[in-house]
Amino acid sequence: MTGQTPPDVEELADRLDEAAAKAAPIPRLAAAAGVGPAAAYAVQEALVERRLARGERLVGLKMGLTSRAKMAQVGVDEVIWGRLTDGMRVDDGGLVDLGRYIHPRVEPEVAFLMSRSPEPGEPVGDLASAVRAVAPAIELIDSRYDGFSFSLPDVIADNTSAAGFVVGPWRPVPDGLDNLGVLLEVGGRVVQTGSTAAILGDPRRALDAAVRLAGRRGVRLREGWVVLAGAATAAVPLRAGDHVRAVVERLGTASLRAAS
Ligand code: 0L1
Ligand code: MG
Repeated sequence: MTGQTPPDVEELADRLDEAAAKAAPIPRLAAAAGVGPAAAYAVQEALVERRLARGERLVGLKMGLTSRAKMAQVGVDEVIWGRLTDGMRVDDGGLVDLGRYIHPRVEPEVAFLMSRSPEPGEPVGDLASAVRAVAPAIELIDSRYDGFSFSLPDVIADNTSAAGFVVGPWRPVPDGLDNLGVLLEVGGRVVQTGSTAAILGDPRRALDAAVRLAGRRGVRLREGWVVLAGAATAAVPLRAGDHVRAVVERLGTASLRAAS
């Protein structure tokens, strides 16, 4: 037996929490600490616990790396999930203070609003009845690691880079969600184009993945929670003064502004 010391989950969570609080990046930590994906989710949980201890509330989950574009952008190849708190929510059209982030990026997404808590192992076909509404969304991601560079366990531990999210107007779920055009505009200029098909072929698959993967760690989606299904395009850097709009065909728009 090699007898490697088990990772100190609380200490790793402290390091990531401090990096986020100070908006100061840190070196990757998973390899040196012997953290694989399972331990990384334990670090993520401990990291988000620190937010909850400061008064934030869990309001949903986000799926990450659900598109080929995103997997290629960050060099990993597995769907991952993270936790959303009310402290990360930005009003639609709201102003974002860039001083809170290290190297923020934005990406267009689709959000689901849960009408009930799905049962563990509930068939995919039944999940539609657990969704009250759908909306266009923007996720603001901000890796706490130097150079926005990480391994899979690193990014899982870092709550999958979750930093902020905007949800546009909710509407009933349309019949087809699987091939809707998506634009990301910055300052009125289209900077990314894609389709909801890029989100695991259909954003509803991301919802299924959320139920299954979070369920493995004992986390059940709750009524009123938001699920961010994942990005339909690669993410782009968010810069001072940017006005960002995500446009999803048939769903509408969500927007934010970065303070100058
Ligand atoms: O939401 C995402 O797909 C991000 C997952 C983490 C990778 C990244 O920071 O780009
Ligand atoms: Mg995302």
